[in-house]
Amino acid sequence: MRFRRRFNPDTAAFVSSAWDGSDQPGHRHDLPIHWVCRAGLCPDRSSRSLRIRCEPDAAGWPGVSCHVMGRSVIKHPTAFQPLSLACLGWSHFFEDQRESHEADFAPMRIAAIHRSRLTALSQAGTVELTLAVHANTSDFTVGDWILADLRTQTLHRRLSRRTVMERRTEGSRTLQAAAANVDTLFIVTSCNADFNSARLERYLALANQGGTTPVILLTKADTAADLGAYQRQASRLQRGLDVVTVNPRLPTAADMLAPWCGVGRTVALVGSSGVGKSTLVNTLVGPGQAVAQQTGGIREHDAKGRHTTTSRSLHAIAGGGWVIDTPGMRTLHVSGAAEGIDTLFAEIVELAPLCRYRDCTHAHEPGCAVQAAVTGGKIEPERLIRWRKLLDENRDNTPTSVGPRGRRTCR
Ligand SMILES: Nc1nc2c(ncn2[C@@H]2O[C@H](COP(=O)(O)OP(=O)(O)OP(=O)(O)O)[C@@H](O)[C@H]2O)c(=O)[nH]1
Ligand SMILES: [Mg+2]
Ligand SMILES: [Zn+2]
Repeated sequence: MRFRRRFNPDTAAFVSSAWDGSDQPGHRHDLPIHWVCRAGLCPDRSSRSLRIRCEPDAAGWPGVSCHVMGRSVIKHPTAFQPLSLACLGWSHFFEDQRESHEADFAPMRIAAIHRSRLTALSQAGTVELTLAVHANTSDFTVGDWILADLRTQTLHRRLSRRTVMERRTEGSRTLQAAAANVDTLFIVTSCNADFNSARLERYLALANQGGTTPVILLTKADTAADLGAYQRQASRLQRGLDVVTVNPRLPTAADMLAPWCGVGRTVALVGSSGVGKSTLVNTLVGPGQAVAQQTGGIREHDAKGRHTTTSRSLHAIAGGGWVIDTPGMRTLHVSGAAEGIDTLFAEIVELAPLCRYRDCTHAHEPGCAVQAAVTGGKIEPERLIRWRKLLDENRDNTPTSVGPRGRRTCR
């Protein structure tokens, strides 16, 4: 009897199974569960053994179904492929960080964070890493690349992030990383009372600052009286911004978002509670997943969600690539995001050099190009107010350090 491991890209799961090489339809093996579903996808993990049945699927590949006590609990789809690091999102950026003495450590990507444990995806399947007593899980976020010892299942170190979506939470002095190494940040908002330009601009500033490409996803268009108004408002938030209207409950949503997804790419979903992030994750992952993300309704009178999702997690997209689900954010303060704010308000920032005075505050000075643009209807007065507010908040929240000649500088 040989042990064979196969990777299922749809569920990001490895299935280890005893195999006698026959792969004949109807062939059965009784195995300890430990060897069968390493990813823990089978809901009944307490069961002592599973029965594996080889069943060719429509394409003629032998498949694996996990049966507990004769009941089929999951049918692992059979498009098995070895999981390459590139498929997981690995690139030169991370490879270049590996020192020569670290060759024995395996690169892994964090899929979920628990109290003192990390769930990571590696070429060898899903790995549970227990953190050292002094280690702090807040040093990690979903999407992070780490190096770990596969044999002892212990962490070696986290690699520097290529991109990161970081925010300051209420009352906290430190930044919290919501997702790392994300290519595209889908900022999700519903076409109802949730839509708020000022909050969307905060997400955009943080996405720009963290190096991810933001895209606005408008959900619940089916409940909106004037969808066009939401679309126009959203696309005015930042120059060149893509705005996509999707219904997260329909499979067509996956096709609409395909331009940003694909093998090796990572997208993350952020936005208020109840806008349909987890519903969209379930659609992107497709029916192959064993445990769907839980979703919840919203309060009718103010469209507020119930904070159904409580932790971040990484999921394999059926068509390739990865999606990070995040809990709905209650507060979103900007900090250390000066460049991100400049990108967001480029049309205002670009006018500043045309003002008569170099230190123009664009409030009341004569010869102010920004005020002229407001008067001429090119810039909305509310947008100028929001820009100022965001700049002030960023300045207040950003730690200052004393630079050369005692000058205080902002990060
Ligand atoms: N009418 C309508 N309902 C939708 C749409 N998208 C999602 N929903 C519903 O909105 C509710 C909330 O969806 P979730 O996916 O749980 O929202 P979430 O953003 O994950 O919320 P949290 O986990 O609380 O942050 C669910 O009942 C969905 O079925 C849509 O386009 N139209
Ligand atoms: Mg959710
Ligand atoms: Zn000015």
